[in-house]
Parts: sequence; structure tokens; C-alpha cells
Amino acid sequence: MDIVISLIIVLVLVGAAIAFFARRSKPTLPAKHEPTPAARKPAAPAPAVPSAAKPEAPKPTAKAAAPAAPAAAPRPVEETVEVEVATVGTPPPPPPPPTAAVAAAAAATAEVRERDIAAIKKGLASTRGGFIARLAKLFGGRTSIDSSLLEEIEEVLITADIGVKTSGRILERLGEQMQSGQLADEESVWRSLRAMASDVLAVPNKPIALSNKPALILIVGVNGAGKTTTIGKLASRYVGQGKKVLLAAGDTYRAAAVLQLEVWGKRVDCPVIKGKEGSDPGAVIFEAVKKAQDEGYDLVIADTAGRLHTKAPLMEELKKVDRTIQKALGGRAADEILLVLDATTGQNAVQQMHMFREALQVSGVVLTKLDGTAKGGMILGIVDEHKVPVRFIGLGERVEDLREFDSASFVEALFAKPDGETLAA
Ligand SMILES: Nc1nc2c(ncn2[C@@H]2O[C@H](COP(=O)(O)OP(=O)(O)O)[C@@H](O)[C@H]2O)c(=O)[nH]1
Ligand SMILES: [Mg+2]
Repeated sequence: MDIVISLIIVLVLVGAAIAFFARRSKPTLPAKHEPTPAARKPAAPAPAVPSAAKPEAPKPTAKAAAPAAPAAAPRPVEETVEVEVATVGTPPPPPPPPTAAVAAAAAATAEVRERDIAAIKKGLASTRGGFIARLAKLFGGRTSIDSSLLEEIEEVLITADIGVKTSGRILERLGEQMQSGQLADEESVWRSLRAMASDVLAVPNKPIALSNKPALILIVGVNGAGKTTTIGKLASRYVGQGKKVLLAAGDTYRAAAVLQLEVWGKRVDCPVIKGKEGSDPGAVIFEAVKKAQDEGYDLVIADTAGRLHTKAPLMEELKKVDRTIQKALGGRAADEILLVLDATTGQNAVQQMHMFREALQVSGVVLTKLDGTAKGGMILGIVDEHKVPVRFIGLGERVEDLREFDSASFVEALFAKPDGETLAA
């Protein structure tokens, strides 16, 4: 404010002086004249004078030159002040440093992670009641770690469907650590198991990319694994992120399967493309892709059949679906092919992984029903053997029971110290 007032005073004085000299010289001026040097000169630098205290440092600006000519009139003073404010006025206060916002975001992330771990812990209660509780019981009353204990640990891991190969590798490492004196007590064995589980699960896992429009996620797996339920949960997740999602009822063999997808579609507010019962699943998915392209959908999620008893035709059919998708997408493959595996099926899930990977480029796994199984450990064997990332885990039948898989949270939840309840299970 002080600057503006000082400036107005200076300019009024300069204007008055110019008016005085202009009036004195008026009779001698021709009718059409150029402004006198006196009229041009003082007015021009005025806008750039930062304050009355520093009149010796004028800084003319391009904008400021414009109102200089009619300096004798009082109006330009106002205009000049405006220009002054716009060009060298006090800059707006800088935004507050981002530290507060960053800290708040970090706290929110930590809170979400804590909540996730709590949910996964709850979901994995059966698994912990299974092999983790059995491991915990092995330590009861022992004062030292010896090779007989390691053998018992191996047995527990194998019966937990972690797989013979993966269990063997874990045991080999434990044996080496015991030899080199790193396994002094129970706690060090738990730490080592946790670290090895993290290592196994840490396969490259870039986030699902949905940058293509439309992106396409193909869901495959045997009947009853949880494909349709997972599609409903996924659709809800992406709709919640503001995506326009279309569902394709590619399981054309069972009317009930189409109906089930339609129920999910209504619930999560996504249209469903379906064909006649028994129609070609590729054609249904093709039609869905075309509609998505024409109507600006972001994502198509395609369901498929999973008749296990007719294995060969199913795999041939899925390969055909895969080729049709590439045709529909102009040569591009599906953005994700997710294999849905039911965690309660243990070793069976391991075989399914083999079978589907022979036919398709499975890019990720969705492991369902982890809430109701003592066999959650099988995830370690599957990932160790196939190096395919787990994308999501299913911890129940509700729409919110799908969790993005995070190996650190998973290991933390899986190896949470068993409480009295799980130990008694
Ligand atoms: N407890 C539990 N049940 C699930 C989960 N995912 C799916 N289900 C149930 O498993 C059954 C088969 O699921 P569905 O989606 O029809 O399997 P699909 O045949 O592969 O499509 C249904 O009763 C689902 O509610 C899960 O994560 N936990
Ligand atoms: Mg289904």
C-alpha cells in the first residue's frame, strides 16, 4: 500500500509539473504536434519506480510506455499505477512448503497399509492356524535349533502345499544358516523364514497398466475358482477409480454364469455384453471390444468358461479367444491375462497354473478364498516355480474383499505371531 500511495504522490507531482509547463508553452505549439521531450520523458519511467525512496532507479517496461504520451491528463496516473502493480507489485505469497502435505499423504498411506494388513491377517487366520501354528508348536520347549527341528519344519512346509522344491530350497538355506551359527534361537528362525518368503514372492510385479483405451483384462480359471466374483470386485474397483468399464460374458456354456455376471454388472453399474447360450465366447468378447471402442470405454473385463473335465477343448477354446482378442484390438494382445486360482485346492492349483500357462501368456494370478483355507502357503510354491506375480487376493465374497497383493504386507500378515486362538486351532 505504501508503495502505491508514494507512487501516486510522485506521479501527481510529475503530472502537475508537466501540466504547468504544457500550459506555459501552449500558445507557441502548432495544432498538430509531437509530445515535447519533457512530456515524454518523466512519464515513461514513472510506472517502474519501485518506491518514492528510489526514484533514481527507473526501469521502463514495454507496457509502461503506452500511457506516457498523454501524461498531462490525470487519468494516465491511474493507468500507470495499475501497470506498476501488475509488473513490479508485491508478488503473491509463495505456497506453503509441501512438507505438511507430504507428511499427511505418508500418514494416510501408512494407515491404509495398517488396515490392509489387519484385513489380510483376519483373512489368513485359517492359514496361520494351519502351517504357521504348526511351525510355532515345533518350537515349544526347545532351547536350541538342530537338524531334527529343520526336518520337522520341512515336513510342515511340504504339507502346507508350499511344494517339495520350494520347501527343499528353504530348508537348504536354513541348514546353511544353522551351520554358520546364524540360527541361535526361535526368533532367528522366524526372521529367516520371513525373509525367504519375501524373497520368493518378490518377482517383478509392475502395476496393471490400463493406459490403452480400451484396455482388456481376460479372466481365466477352472469352474468355481472365483472368476465371476473376481470380475465383479475388479469392476467395482475400477469404476471407483472413475473408469468406464464394460463386462463381457465369455462363459457362454452356462446360462447361470451369464446371469451371475449380470447380477454383478447391475450391482457395480457396468453393462454386460452377452451372447446366446452356447455361442462362441470369442464372438462375445469381440463384440464387447467393438462396443468399447465405439463408445469410449476405458476397460473391458472378459469372463471365460472353466470346464475342467473337458480340458483339451477348453484350452483350444481359450487360445482361440486369445487370437480373437488380438484381432479385435488390432494386433495387440490382452493387457492382462489373470488366472484365478482357488487357494483351498492346494496342489490342484499348482497343476492348473501349469495347464493354463501352456495355453496362454498368463500375466498374473488372483488367489481367491484365502479367507477359508489353511493352505495359504501354497502361494509361495506357485510364485517360486512360475515367477508369475500374484496381482490380487480374495479374502471373502463381498465386493470389498479383493486386495491388491503386496508381498511385504502379505508376509507380515502371514507370519504374524500366532495368538492363543490360532495355536489352539
Ligand atoms: N470365501 C470366499 N469365497 C469366494 C471368494 N471368491 C469367490 N468365492 C465364492 O466361490 C464361489 C465360486 O465363485 P465364482 O465366481 O462363481 O467362480 P467361477 O466359476 O470361477 O466364476 C462363489 O460362491 C463365490 O462367492 C473368496 O475370495 N472367498
Ligand atoms: Mg463364473
